[in-house]
Formats: sequence, structure tokens, C-alpha cells
Amino acid sequence: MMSRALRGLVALGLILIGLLSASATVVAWQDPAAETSRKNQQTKVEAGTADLVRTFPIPSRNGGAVAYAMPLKNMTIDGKLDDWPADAERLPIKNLLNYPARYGLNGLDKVELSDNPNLSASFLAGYSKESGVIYLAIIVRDDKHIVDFESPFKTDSVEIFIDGKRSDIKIPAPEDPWEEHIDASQMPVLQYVGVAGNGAAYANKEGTNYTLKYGKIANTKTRMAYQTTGDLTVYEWAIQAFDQYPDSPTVLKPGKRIGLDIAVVDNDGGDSPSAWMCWGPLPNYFKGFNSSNLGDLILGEAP
Ligand SMILES: [Ca+2]
Ligand SMILES: [Ca+2]
Ligand SMILES: [Ca+2]
Repeated sequence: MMSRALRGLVALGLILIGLLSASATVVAWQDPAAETSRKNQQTKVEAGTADLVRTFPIPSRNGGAVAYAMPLKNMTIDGKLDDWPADAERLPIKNLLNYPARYGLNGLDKVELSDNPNLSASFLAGYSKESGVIYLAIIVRDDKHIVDFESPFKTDSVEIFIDGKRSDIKIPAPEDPWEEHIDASQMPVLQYVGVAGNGAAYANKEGTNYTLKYGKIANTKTRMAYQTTGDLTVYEWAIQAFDQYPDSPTVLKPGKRIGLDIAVVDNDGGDSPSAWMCWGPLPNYFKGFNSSNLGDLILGEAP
């Protein structure tokens, strides 16, 4: 039997717990950023593949980019989209970097970035828990297809930035040249690069057509294939994310958040600098060294 005093204490405890939970709930719902993010996510899901992808009540960072990856099976990495669900949500890549030291605007400041012949890009996202890879199909419309294997600044390409832990870590930039002073295992964000042509992407020493910057692509399950038809190029990727490269691959499961950005680089020949356009927040530093400067990819689950 509980004494009257003890019963009183238990009742008081329950009331306090109730008040604390109620006040926590109120605080959460009064946070304008969380509320805006919640509304955005609801809108996104209503407009997208609501049957395949469930919403998770997780606010984005910086009020920024959020994408949902749907579970996919039997994917073939061949640059063709026939294995993707017809209603897969297609998200625009249209944040144009203005950084004259390295990249130019290439006339893109005068056009509608989501739909123009010079450069417009979008992507689809999925994943396989069993295979341990994230699928991305990046669809690029570009009027002049240029490939170059000597300089990253003279070629069309796609760059993927991925942080399996979705951390918020910024590291100092190493001395130049970076290749000789840093290894992918020291970076909070991995950078994969693909070029739609035959050669060593960004002149990587392994000589592969897609590459892991500052690391070895052979230490990963990552693959990429592309198809070019007219002015459209599809870069289809199966990407391995890491908690710690190369020994700890990220375990993929519904609800998991991954730091992600996708950049499309457009060189159109001549002396004009390339344009650099991303999906996530514009860079405030090299994205490979700053994991708080990415969008969020949230792994969904099948209904
Ligand atoms: Ca395919
Ligand atoms: Ca172009
Ligand atoms: Ca181009």
C-alpha cells in the first residue's frame, strides 16, 4: 500500500511531468523556423510522391533544402531513367554561385534558372537499405556539351557532396595543393565528381571517369553512368555515404538524415569561366570542408 504522502508525491510528479511535456510542445510549435519547415515539408509531400515517401517532422538546417529519398529496388546504373518510378519527385538545382575568382555566371543571371537551354538541372533521389547506396539521377540540359580531363574549370561535370553523419563540422583549408595535404578520411564531407566522357574526371590519378576527390573511389561502392541525348545528359549514381571514410559506411534506414548537395558545372568553351549551380545553400566555403553548408536528404519508407 502506498502511503498518502507518497501518493501525493507521485501525483505531484505526474503533474510536473505533464506540465513539462506540455510546455515543451508549446515551445516547439511556437518556433517559427520549425513551423515554416513543417509547412514546407507538408507542401512538398502533397505535391510529390506522397504514396511512396512519408514525411518526417524534422526541420531542415538554415531553413534550407530538403529532399526525400524513396526506397528503390532493382536499379541499374546505366544513365537511363526507365527504372525510376514515373511519379518520382524531381527537384530543381538552381542556386547559381557568383564567385568570379573561379566561376562565372555564363549569362545565367539573365534567364529563368529552372528552365532554359543554356543550363537547367534537376534531380531524383532514392536509396536501397539492402545495397547500402543512395541513388541520384541528375538531369542536365546544356546547350554546349564540353568535356575536359585536364582542368576541373574547363569541363561540364556533376559534383556530389555527402556527409553520412549530417554533422556540423568546419575544418580549416589545408595548404595548396590540397591533393597533397589532405585525405578524404579527414574531411567532414566527401566530394564525388563525374564527367560525361571517357577520361580521368578532374585529372584524378587513378584515371577513372568518376572519382572521389582526395580519396580512392575503389574504396567505395559508388558508381556512376551517364547517357547524353541531344542537349540532355543524365548522370545516374549509386553513392555510398560514410560516417567515416573508408572504414565506416553509413547504415541506411528510414528516417535517417544525410547531408547532401549536388552541383552542376557548366563550361561552354572559349575563355568564359564555367558556371557552378547547386541544389543546397550557396557555398560560404569549400563544401568538402564544411558539413553545415549542405541540404538534407531524408530517407523515406515504403507505404
Ligand atoms: Ca537506370
Ligand atoms: Ca551551357
Ligand atoms: Ca556546357
